[in-house]
Amino acid sequence: MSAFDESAKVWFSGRFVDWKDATIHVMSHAVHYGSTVFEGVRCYDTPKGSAIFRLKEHVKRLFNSAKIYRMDIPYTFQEVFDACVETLKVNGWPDAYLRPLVFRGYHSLGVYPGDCPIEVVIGAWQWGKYLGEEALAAGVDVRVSSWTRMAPNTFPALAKCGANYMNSQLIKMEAMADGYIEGIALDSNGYVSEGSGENIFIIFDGDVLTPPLGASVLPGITRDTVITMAEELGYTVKESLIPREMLYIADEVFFTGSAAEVTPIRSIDRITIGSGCRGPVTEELQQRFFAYVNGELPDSYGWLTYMKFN
Ligand code: PPE
Repeated sequence: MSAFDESAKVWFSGRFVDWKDATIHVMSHAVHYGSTVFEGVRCYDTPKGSAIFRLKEHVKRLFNSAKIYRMDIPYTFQEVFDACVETLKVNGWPDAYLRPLVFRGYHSLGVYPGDCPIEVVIGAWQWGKYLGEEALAAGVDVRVSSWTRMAPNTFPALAKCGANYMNSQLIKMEAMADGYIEGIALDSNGYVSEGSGENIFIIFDGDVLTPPLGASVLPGITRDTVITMAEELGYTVKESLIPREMLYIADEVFFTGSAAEVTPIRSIDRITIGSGCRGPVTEELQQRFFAYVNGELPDSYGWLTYMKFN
């Protein structure tokens, strides 16, 4: 059985279609060459109603990804933003994961995209905890991947493009095959980069460290949220190159992502991190993260888009 709610509606290039009708031709450009850029956004069921977390920043990154790949999105920022909100409204779940996707469609084949149209779709589903139900409290066991993240000037890491996720799949499948839940990839210089679908942070000597954008990482919106929150809490935050072995001797390590939220890592390559459970700084940041997404803290940055269902 599909994990999707197949009675849902999908926004497909300007109109809502039934889930089963949200299909494309197998000869579409994206199917052959991976020509897609996308986003992943969570909507939370808060005491004040459903709220989408940092939708503005996600739509902005979608347009940035498209720009890098010379994809001219045939809608304005506001149209895509509104379509995201509408997609959640028509489907009516109190919480959901939203997947806006821009792709080169059906016209002709050949690497040069030529006249293939740029299509935009927005789907949604209810997605539970990304790395397992226990992960947020207990932490996860991961390995350093034997696969390297894409080198600079090959696949642009700042673009969230579908093709990057072929590399992510190698990282994830290898980790799972070896009994881990996730892999941490190094960059082409051997420094820590990111997980297959998450940014990474370490707590080292009381400071909060994360790899810089030059280490082949996605400019994560949760990464930015955690940096902001850590500074609010008075921590020194450093975007710094992280040698692999620093992971093993860090006090705490955790993943961040829209899907993964703030997930503690309790072991890497079977080496226990810190005390082998969620560390105090991770817990503090995790609690603050959930307080923000649930609207329990004042929304001083305008991160929440509240939804009113009719
Ligand atoms: N790095 C990668 C490679 C990545 O895919 C994500 C998000 C992040 C970092 C964190 O970015 P942000 O969500 O803006 O904090 N991965 C998305 C897709 C995961 C999937 O399996 O699909 C997500 O978390 O939604």
